[in-house]
Formats: sequence, C-alpha cells, structure tokens
Amino acid sequence: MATETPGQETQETLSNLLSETRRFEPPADLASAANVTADAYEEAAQDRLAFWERAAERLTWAERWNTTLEWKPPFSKWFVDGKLNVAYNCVDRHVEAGRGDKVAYHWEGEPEGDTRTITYADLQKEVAKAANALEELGVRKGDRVAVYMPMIPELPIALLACARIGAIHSVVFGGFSASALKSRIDDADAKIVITADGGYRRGAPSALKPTVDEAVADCPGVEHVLVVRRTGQDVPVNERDVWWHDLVERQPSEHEPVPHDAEDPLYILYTSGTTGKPKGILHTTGGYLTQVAWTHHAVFDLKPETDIYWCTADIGWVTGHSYIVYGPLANGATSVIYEGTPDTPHRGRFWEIVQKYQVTILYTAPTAIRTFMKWGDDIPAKYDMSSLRVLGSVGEPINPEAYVWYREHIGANRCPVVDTWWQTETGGIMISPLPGVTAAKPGAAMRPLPGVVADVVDDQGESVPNGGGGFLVVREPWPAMLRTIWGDDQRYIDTYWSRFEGMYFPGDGAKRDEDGDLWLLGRVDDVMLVSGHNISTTEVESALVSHPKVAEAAVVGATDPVTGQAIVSFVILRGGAEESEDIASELRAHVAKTLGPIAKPRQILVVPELPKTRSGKIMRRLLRDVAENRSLGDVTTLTDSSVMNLIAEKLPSAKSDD
Ligand code: 6R9
Repeated sequence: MATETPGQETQETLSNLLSETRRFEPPADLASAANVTADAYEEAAQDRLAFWERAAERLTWAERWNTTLEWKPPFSKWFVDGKLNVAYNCVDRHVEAGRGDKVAYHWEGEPEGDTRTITYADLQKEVAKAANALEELGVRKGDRVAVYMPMIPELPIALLACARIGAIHSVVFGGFSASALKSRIDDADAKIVITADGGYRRGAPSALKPTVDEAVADCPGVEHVLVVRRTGQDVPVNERDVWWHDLVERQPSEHEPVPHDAEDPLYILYTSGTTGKPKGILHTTGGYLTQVAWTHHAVFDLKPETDIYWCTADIGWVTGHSYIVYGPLANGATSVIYEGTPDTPHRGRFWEIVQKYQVTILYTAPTAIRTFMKWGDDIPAKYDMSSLRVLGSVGEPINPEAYVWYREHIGANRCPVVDTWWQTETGGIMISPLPGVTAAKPGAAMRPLPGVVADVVDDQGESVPNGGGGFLVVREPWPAMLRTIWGDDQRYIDTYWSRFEGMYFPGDGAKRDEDGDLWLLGRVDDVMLVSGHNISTTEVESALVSHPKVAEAAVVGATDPVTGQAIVSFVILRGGAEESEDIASELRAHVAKTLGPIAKPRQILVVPELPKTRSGKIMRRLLRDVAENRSLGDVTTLTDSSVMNLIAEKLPSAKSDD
C-alpha cells in the first residue's frame, strides 16, 4: 500500500493495483493421491531442518552427514560430512533397483523422425564411458569443464560424467557468442570444452564449433575440445580437438562412482543480470540434489512409474540443469527432451510432441505461452492432449490472462497450473503452489514451499502487511542456495546480502495480497515511479494482456516532465486481432479501468516483436532507451537485434493523448 510522504517519493513501497478473484481448486483425484499434502507445511514449520533431512533421505548417501546445516551468514554448508555421488543417484541406483529398462529420455531432434530412446541402463553405460573419456583427457576432480552444446543426449551425459568424477561443469548456452563463451571459459579457468559440430535450429544445421574455435583461440588453459558429431557439417579440426565418437565410444562401459563431499562443487552457471560481468553462480552437491529432487517430486506431483514429464527449457539455463537433468533423474522419471524451436517445421510442434509421447506434465515459460496465444487457439485444438495432468510455468511473472489461456487451451481446464518462482541463484523452486493442495490464483506463485522462509519487506526490511507490496527476501538458508560467486565472495555478499541485514535479496519486487498469497512483480530495477507511486511493470503488462486483442505486452517508465516517469507500453496483438486506428485509446481506457487512472500508459505502440534475452525474458532496459530516444545500450544478450529496428520505426506514430 502506498505510504506517500511529500518530498520522499521513493519511500513508497510497491503499489498493489491488480485484483484477481478467480480461484482454481486442485482436481479431487490429484489431491487424493498427491505426493505431498498440506501436512508438509506444518511439518516444515515445526522443524525446518528435520524437514530437509527427510528430503535428503530420499537420496542414496555413501556416508550420512553429521550436521544438517552450518550457517555462518551468508555462507552455508548443508549435510556436513555427508558423501554421495550425484551420477550414482541419478542413474546407477535406478538400474540397481531393477529399473534399467525404464526410459530416462525420449529425445526428439528437430528434424522430424530424428529420435532416440535412452533407458536408465543405456544412460549408465554412456555416462560411464564419458567419465572414462574425461579421465583419459586428464580431467580430475575439481577441474572445470566448459560445455557448449545443442540439446542432444550427449549434453546431459556430459554433465553426469562430470558429476561422476567430481569435475565442475560450466554450461554456456549454445546461442551465446564467442566472446561471451571466452569470458566464461576464462573466468572459470576451464581445462576442456565439450561441444558439437552444430545443432538443428529452425530447420537448418547451425554450427557451434567455429564459435568455440574463435573463443579458445586465445585460451591457453584449454587443453582439449571434445566434439560430438551431430549435424555432420564440415568443421575445422585442430590439434587439441578430439571427436567424441573416437574417444568415448572405445571406453569401457563401467566406471566406479566415487562418493564426493556434500559440499564439493557440482557446477558453475553464469547469470548475466542487468549490468556488469556475468556472475559465476556456484552450486554444490548434497543440498542442491536434495532440493531439486524434492521440489520436482512435490511441485509436479511426479509419479515416476506412470508420468511422462517434459520441461521445454534449454539445458543451458538453470531450469534445464535442475528440472531436465538433476531433479527428474534423481527421481527416476521418464522425460522428453526436444532439440528445436516450437515453430519448426510448424506451429503445432509442441502439441504434436505432447500427443506423440502422451506427456502428462508440461513445464514451460510465459514467453512461450504468450507466443502460443498470439499464434491462435486453433493450433493446440488440433491435437489430443488428454494425457496432460499438471502444467508448470517459470522464468517471468505469468500474466493472469496467459495463465488462464494455458489452463484452458492446453490443460482443457482439467490441469492445475503451478507458477514456480526461483532463480539460477536459488538452484531450485522456492515459491509455488502444490498441485494437490493449493487453490491457485492465476498469476500468483502463492506460498513459499515447505522448508523455504520467504517474505515481502519494505525499504527498512520490515514485513509488509497483507495487501502490501515491496521487496521479496528469503529469511533462512535453503539447501540448494548458491554458495558464492565463483572466485568472488565479496561480490556474493554485496549483490545478495547487503540490501537487507541478514536476508537474501533476489532483486525482485513482490506483493502479499489480502489472503497472504505472494505475487511476483518483476525486477525492482524495472519498477516505474509515476507521480510518486511505485508501479510494477508486471501489473500494467497483465492489465494489457487481459484485453482480448493483446497477446503480449512490455511496459517501461520513461522520463516525463510532469509525472517524473510516464508509462510507455509496447504490445503485440493476438492472432486475428486487427490493428485499428483507435487501439491505443481503447487499451489505455482498459488499463485505467482495470488498475486505476494512475497506471494509464502515456503511449501505446503496437509492435511485431519484443526484445528478449536468449532465455526469453523481456529486456525492458532496451525499450527504455527507445522510449527516451536514447541510442541503444548493450544489445549483445538480445536474441534478435533486428527487433529493435522494427520497434524504433514505430515510435513517431505513437499516440500520446486521449
Ligand atoms: C528459473 C529462472 C530468475 C528471475 C527471477 C525473476 C524471474 C523466474 C518467475 C519469475 C515471476 C516466476 N522469474 N520465475 N518471476 N514469476 N514464476 O528463471 O532463473 O534465469 O536466473 O531468472 O526470473 O525475476 O529473479 P533465472
């Protein structure tokens, strides 16, 4: 709620404008057989550490821990002195339990008909061979291995091989440039790079190897580049290159998984944030695996015997690490992995895959959902998706309208939608409904999971009352939390632990509604200050998306002589909606009616595309540059830089008056 003090405009916490009354109860059959019930909240509230100990007991430990948590703020150690092997937990133990014939991955290449089926027994052999190969290349425990690959089975195999021998992987998303790759190789001081000749992207082979060559040209620390042949395209082969099929294929298919310490590093994953050099987020072994396995079991209600689970993220992002590789495999799940884009060779490709594999659990991102809305309802309607039972969302706030569309057009109003909030830094899901427990509200991540202590605080770090908005914080350490920023403890302290004393600050704004449920409101850097009110971009975007003609919206604050900042909106229309003369005034009136006049945009521009990061998040910073007529800032993390020209062309025609 606004606590406006004249002359102290920034004292206001985040406005709470959007009110949402829709509720979706969990389906009765799901609730009655749910993996996790409401009791879990009670149990965790009574004894949080005992709760996480029980979650850790779902794993197989070579040696049990002595101390559950050693907390020297802001540095934590979980399951101290415990020993386990992550690859053993994800692969071997399922084979030993007689489930070797169970499919771990149904892999679907982008070219139609290009598929592979990998059972847990296959995975065990492949991981063992890859682990032996890495050892032959001289990779030892603690060494860093950079991975720059397309979405092919060798990617999870490479990660598990590293985990098996205790090498620290650092995956760099296959869409990043040579200089981005080089800076990450340098920062982690990687000894080898694993890549492929290329991958398939939008119907054509797209080379990766030349980018690696450019990146490592000046990296003397890189001893070998291990190359998977995927596309068969002609690629230069240098002295330090080794073909995967030459080296890995001739290795023995057995490899002894030695136990590692619970706090041994598992991986580094770089996150760019909005400014500065990328941060190497460091995750360790026991706590990370505990939380990703438990959350995958709880939030998706995973039944490993019967479910077919599909997370559409790229393994290059944390969502892929935690919910394609480690969580699902630790739980013995059967997953789908898809190499390509949703519109290749046609816009029904995702739904064709759901139908083909009888997918029961689908986990995707708001950016994809809004794209499907834009493409039109008739496309998913052509497929039989009656196998689906749980839907998930991650990556950005999901606008209520996109949530309802997802529920209706993909889930046939049968499937609960779980909006899962978390970050690269948190390692695993932190705030989310439980599908068999929560009466979910469209657009809300609802409650911290059992064992997670999150809060919304004001500028002074005081909890806001129900109905108030402010900063999201986490008050207690959690097992999958980042341990530090690779090589830079001070930056770890400054970035996450300095804004509020004794609390982790993720950088997101949030509100707690009248029932105490949490709504994520986007990055605090994006918050707009309009006539003394802090307004979140998320709420205005959601109001725009709730208009039947709008599929997607991005909103920024631009300097305004009268109001300090004024709201400028960029919208993409839904499939079938016409761009009429008066669309701008129609949408402005709609926002005013939904949120109140304070949130009415000064300008509305209809655009064909929005600038997105490579993981699909809207880049509001660039839109601010456009809205304030500045030359564009750094566009290197943008998926498609031509988008900005298309948007800039639109600017002079923007309507700014009623
Ligand atoms: C998992 C992932 C983290 C940032 C995070 C927040 C945004 C992610 C969200 C969400 C609202 C959700 N975010 N999930 N915002 N609701 N359900 O995306 O990690 O790439 O590190 O991004 O994404 O702003 O702080 P990462």
